[in-house]
Amino acid sequence: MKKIIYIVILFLLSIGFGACQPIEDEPTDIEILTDAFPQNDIYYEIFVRSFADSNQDGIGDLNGITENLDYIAELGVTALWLMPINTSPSYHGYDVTDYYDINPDYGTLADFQNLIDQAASRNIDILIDLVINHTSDQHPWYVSAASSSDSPYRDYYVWNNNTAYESFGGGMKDLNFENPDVITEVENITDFYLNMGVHGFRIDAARHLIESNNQTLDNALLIFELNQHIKEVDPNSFLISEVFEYNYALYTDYYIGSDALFDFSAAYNIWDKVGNGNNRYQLVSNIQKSFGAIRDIKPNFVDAPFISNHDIDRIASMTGFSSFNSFEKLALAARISLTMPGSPFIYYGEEIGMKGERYEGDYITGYGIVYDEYRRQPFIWGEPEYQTSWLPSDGSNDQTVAVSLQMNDQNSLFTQYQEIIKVRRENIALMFGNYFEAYQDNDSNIQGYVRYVEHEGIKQAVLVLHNISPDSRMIDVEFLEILYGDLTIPAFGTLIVTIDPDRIGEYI
Ligand SMILES: [Ca+2]
Ligand SMILES: [Ca+2]
Repeated sequence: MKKIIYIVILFLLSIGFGACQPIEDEPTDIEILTDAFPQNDIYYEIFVRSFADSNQDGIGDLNGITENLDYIAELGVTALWLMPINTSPSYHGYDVTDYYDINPDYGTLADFQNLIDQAASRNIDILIDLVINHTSDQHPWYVSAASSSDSPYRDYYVWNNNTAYESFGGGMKDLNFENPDVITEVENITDFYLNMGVHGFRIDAARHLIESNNQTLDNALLIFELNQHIKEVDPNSFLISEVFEYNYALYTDYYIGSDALFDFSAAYNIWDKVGNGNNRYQLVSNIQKSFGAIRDIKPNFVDAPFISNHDIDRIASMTGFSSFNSFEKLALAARISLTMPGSPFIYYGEEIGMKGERYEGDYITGYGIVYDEYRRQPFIWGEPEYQTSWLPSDGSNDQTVAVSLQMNDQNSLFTQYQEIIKVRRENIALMFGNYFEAYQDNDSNIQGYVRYVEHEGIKQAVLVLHNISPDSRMIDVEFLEILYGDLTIPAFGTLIVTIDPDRIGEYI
């Protein structure tokens, strides 16, 4: 009897496997392209202290992120950039005292490993800040170096007489990248985190690593060397450099060694054209011009568009986005950056329209002197469970609707983000590659572009048209299928259609 049951089970299993096999064997176009373009993701930048508190001490932590991966998956992003997580005396963490340990406010290395593993099980990658231009003056290297000119760490820093150089001041001591031992230390740090399963690194303050007469090229080549090492450990890893400069001509050379650079030029153009309404007809041509300069240096570049980050006043607080049509303009700015090539970055809270501005050393009761803190405020959950409370409210987000309410509102900014992210992920022309050509009929009202990708015979082309004017516009264009929006584009709306990939020349 047992044997018969066993045979029947085997038979059923074989039918089951037989039926499943063709599906398992044939990956979808999206899966094939995901493998071919491992550096194309949609990132969510998290300031850990402000995101989600798992143990009710008011401070966001790594377990808080792990326990909210459902939220992150619901938004639809495919990767996280965690701002500094190492031990540090500051609230922001951009001055490290131990590159091999986690800030105790945020958890432990085991918590971090758990976050990496839990995120990986949902196909969410983790990128971390690599803060190597400087260490804290409390880092043991610096404590030793400052104690004696005979210290083995003396040459880890840049000395002028008896003073260690600081690019940024505040006791953040610049490391000496002329010293090969420092480069080895950095490589050991990257190895440590790649072995934990981290996908890549953001190089903080990339333009300051080496201060020299030939600074741009020296830094670009240093990053090239570092990236070569990282790629030997993990060929699919991702290295993005922060060169905080709005003029693309001043940062394109950093593509020599970096996989990606934050697109400060496009961010500026989006704020200026969509927010302020200046020279609207130049939006796409300006972006295309910058891509042309980058292509000369790196044809397979990965752009990193964004509309806000932790060093800038939040977009919802900018004049152009906080008066007329503010909701529509915020949603349009997001749709532009989320339909551009590369790996777009969303700054936590941006998806619910959070506000926040810099103070110049003002005193806040219950906290103290503040500068950038309110650009990095507690995320607004709308429920007490994970709410962080390390920073008292300054009132700037009194009108901001909590995420718990926005998630259940079809007309919320959160839903707008969710929808455009879904369209990007489901369409290979939007998600992969870096093709970007201006639509031929662009004017002061309609600004559009063609996105296209081709890989091993799989191809798709889409036309993205943004209405950056305050009036609705009717579009008359040949297309295959509407992916997003309507042929009558409302004020500050978007239309995305698929077009014949063999006829894109007729649109550009
Ligand atoms: Ca906590
Ligand atoms: Ca430096």
